[in-house]
Amino acid sequence: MTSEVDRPEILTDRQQFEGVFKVVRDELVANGRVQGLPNDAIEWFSNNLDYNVPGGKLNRGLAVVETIRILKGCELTSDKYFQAAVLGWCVELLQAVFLVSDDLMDSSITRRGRPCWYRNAEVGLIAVNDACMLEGAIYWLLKKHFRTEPFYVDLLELFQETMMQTELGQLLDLITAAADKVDLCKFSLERHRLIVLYKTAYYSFYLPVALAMHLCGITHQPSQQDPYGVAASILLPLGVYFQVQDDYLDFAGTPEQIGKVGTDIVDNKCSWCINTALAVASPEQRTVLEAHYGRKDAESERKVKAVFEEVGIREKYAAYEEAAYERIITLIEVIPEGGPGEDGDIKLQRAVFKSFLDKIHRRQK
Ligand code: DMA
Ligand code: MG
Ligand code: MG
Ligand code: MG
Repeated sequence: MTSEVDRPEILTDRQQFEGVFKVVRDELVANGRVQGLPNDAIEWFSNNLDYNVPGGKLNRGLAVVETIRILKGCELTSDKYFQAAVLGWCVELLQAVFLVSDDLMDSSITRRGRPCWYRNAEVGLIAVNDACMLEGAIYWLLKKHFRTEPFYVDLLELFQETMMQTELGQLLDLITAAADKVDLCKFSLERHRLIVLYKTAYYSFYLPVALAMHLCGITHQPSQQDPYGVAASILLPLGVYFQVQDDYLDFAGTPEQIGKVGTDIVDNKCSWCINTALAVASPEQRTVLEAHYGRKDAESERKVKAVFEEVGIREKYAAYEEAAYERIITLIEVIPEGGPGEDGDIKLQRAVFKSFLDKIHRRQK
């Protein structure tokens, strides 16, 4: 029997993409050796990469490759594929930076079906530095693989700006959820929209597509509508929808399904569920929410969940999902259809956004 290594044509997109992780991981670890790091430090960094970077759904990383395929309208040469996949892994590295620190700040228990990185006995607060090292790895890879490209500075700026936007979102998320003082009056769906726009939409949706656009040489011509602005006009609402799903699954998903234990209720988070419940709660239900939301005990969490069920969160979520889907379809239909450029230029196409929307619509994990 022939092994998969001998027959690369049967690899799935995911397996092919994972193959590139091994390459970039080895490059990063080899650089540690060149820098003269002792073995224990090299081993730590290597474990940090292996534990935190692969192993997720890989939606964001694969989206870079997928978007480039759609934009180009053909299979990629092996050099282009490699570049696309390196950028995809840079997005997954960024995701790892945020998840390692997010789990620490949210006091989460599990991630991707295993203990969160910081909860490993020997890690603890070293996780803070590990998150910073994952960020350093992004810029090291960008320099190694894109230093001579005309769009190198665009890539650097995009990562830096996205980092800042996400950090702002995390700040908003955390200061709206003070652990010691529960005050539901601080919450609103408008505040929620701002939090999720910044903490999720930019890095999860706009970033992968904007990277793909840079790799395809798409630029803003002064005489035309800015294609990056057009992309953002669809991808940011899509990202908000995605985070509403994350908030809902934190309440309704099982750990087996979502790979993590929901902590939003005990963490006093300004999530879609609490805001939606507050909007329709009776005075009695509001009193229960005020007494039990954000309290670190299982009984309080159970009482909050019972109110969520009473106000019909599940039906409200189903209605939200269908409305969001219709609204985003309409947004996609009003943007100019690029199609394969007559002049050989690559143009933005509606299929890019449709593909994203179909991947997340009604997701269960
Ligand atoms: C998601 O916040 C945003 C970032 C930047 C990780 P979250 O705490 O809701 O994420 P999760 O539910 O995965 O912990
Ligand atoms: Mg979290
Ligand atoms: Mg969080
Ligand atoms: Mg969440």
